[in-house]
Amino acid sequence: MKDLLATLASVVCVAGLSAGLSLHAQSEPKPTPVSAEQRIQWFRRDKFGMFIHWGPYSLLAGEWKGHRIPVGTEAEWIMERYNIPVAEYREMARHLNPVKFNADEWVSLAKAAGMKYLVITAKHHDGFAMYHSQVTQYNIVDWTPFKRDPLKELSEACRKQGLRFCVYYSHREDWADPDGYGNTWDYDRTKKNLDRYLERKSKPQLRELLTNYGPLGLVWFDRGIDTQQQAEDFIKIVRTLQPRCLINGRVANYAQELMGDYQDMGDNGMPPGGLDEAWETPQTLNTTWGYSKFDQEWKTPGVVIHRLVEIVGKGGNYLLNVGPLADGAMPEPAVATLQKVGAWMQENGESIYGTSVSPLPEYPWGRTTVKGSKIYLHVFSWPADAVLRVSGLKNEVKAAYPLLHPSQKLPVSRDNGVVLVSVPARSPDENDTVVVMEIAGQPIVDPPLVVQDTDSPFYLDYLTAVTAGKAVQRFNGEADYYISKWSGPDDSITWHLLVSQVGNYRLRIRYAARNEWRQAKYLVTVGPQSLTGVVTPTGENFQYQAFELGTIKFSKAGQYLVRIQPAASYDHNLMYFRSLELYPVH
Ligand code: JFZ
Repeated sequence: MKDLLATLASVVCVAGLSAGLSLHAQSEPKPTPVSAEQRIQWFRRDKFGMFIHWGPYSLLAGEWKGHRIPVGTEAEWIMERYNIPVAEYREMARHLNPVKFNADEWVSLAKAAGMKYLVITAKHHDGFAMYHSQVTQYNIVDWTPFKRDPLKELSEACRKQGLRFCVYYSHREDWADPDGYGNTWDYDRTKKNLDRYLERKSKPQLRELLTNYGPLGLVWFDRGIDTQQQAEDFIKIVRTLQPRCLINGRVANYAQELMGDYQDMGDNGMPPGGLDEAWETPQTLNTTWGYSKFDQEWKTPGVVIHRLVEIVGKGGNYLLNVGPLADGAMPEPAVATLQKVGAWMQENGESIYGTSVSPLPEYPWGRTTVKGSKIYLHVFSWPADAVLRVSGLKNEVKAAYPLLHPSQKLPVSRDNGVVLVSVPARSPDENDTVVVMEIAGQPIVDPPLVVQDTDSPFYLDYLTAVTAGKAVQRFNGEADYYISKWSGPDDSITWHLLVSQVGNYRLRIRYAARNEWRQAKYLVTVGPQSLTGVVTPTGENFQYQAFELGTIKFSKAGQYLVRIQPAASYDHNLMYFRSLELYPVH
């Protein structure tokens, strides 16, 4: 009887609850749907963010019972590296008490450096929550004498100072949870059930972060997850609770096509060429993410500025890391470097924020960034003859001047197609002096010309390709570059070849293709000749295979156009294209 009443009571209250919820949901304004383009706009404009790795590992500072983490490796991996028993690590974590922590100071440092967003580790692989989690006591408020929520304070400081507050969450790896991925020194891997950990800890904590800390700019997941369904579940939680919140590519398995809003390079990664789609590279200021008292391999302000310009010129975002000390202080060398970078950004930020991928090549003197009809020449090494040579640009140059002194017009001329900008004898800023070139219209640039070494094949890939239509250069978490999103004849890849060795050439294409793309046809044209290929499935995730396509003849030396395009309109991607090789036949 008692149980019946109890169940009746619970049914009534659940009914009440859901009615309440649906009433509340009805009263709750439905989050306005937001397009992917709108969602990523700030990210593509703002370019520069601060990454913060902070947790109990900061207390160990790279040392455990006399064992020192070698410089060059990640100090935040110390528990895994020395298989520290979880009981001992948990005991150590009780001593975390960052009395010097001041959220406003941290955010001011990021802001002064020119950073527009901040990503803090809410929970790293060690499983400790650096915020007040209701899901487990293993968090900084309930587990330590600190009794404050640093994420709450940072989210408020970011809102006050106009930075986007973002969180890092290790959604698969958790060395404190028996079912979490990674700890096989305390827990028997064969008894692990990842889904049990995802339901018990990972997903509930993600919901907390998306509910209790105001609007998040992005959630930075890490090290992928096992199945597509699991990745979709995490994406759904974010899209439901905060439709405007971005999701990085590491939410899903690295070896599959992008599932988040943008792709992340491997750590400290740099693509060989520009990419049209949004991407980001997480980079260290020394050689570790978490604080190590042994690692003094600090990058100079010059190196940081050069990397920022190179990344932005290639269409990416720079997420630069600091690893605070356990007491909440920021490492002095990091503060000094960020302040100097900030001084440069204060004056030259126009040549970074809101720019897009530069179609111009790298130059001996430096790099370029582009914003509409303005090309910013970032001079890293000053030309001895005080002339900047800009090759490949077809547009008329209307004016050139130092960014900091727009009234000082610089003489501009052209010598068989190369733009010559005369500059003062000495460089005003050894790190990076920015010269602005105003041109007529949007940049029109000579396509890359692929030349061949004697008797060697032409290797044609994303780097020298000119894409058209929906075809786009991409990379997956394992930094292999491919071309995708092409499904009809208007989507194509083109190369400009300079043939010096006439004769017959065998064509070999390398791609990966899913089963449902089989039998799709594509055209390969080489000058006046063309071949037709038929797509053969190569397996599930990016298993690239090479296929012989046939032979063509270059009857005379000179420039030739090579193009690949779908032979018809398909309701699916044609293939993940890796490369086309043309081998001279002897
Ligand atoms: C991961 C973490 O393991 C590390 O502790 C830190 O948080 C870093 C930002 O991310 O490390 C990785 C993740 C991915 C690659 C390399 C290191 N990768 O794709 O090459």
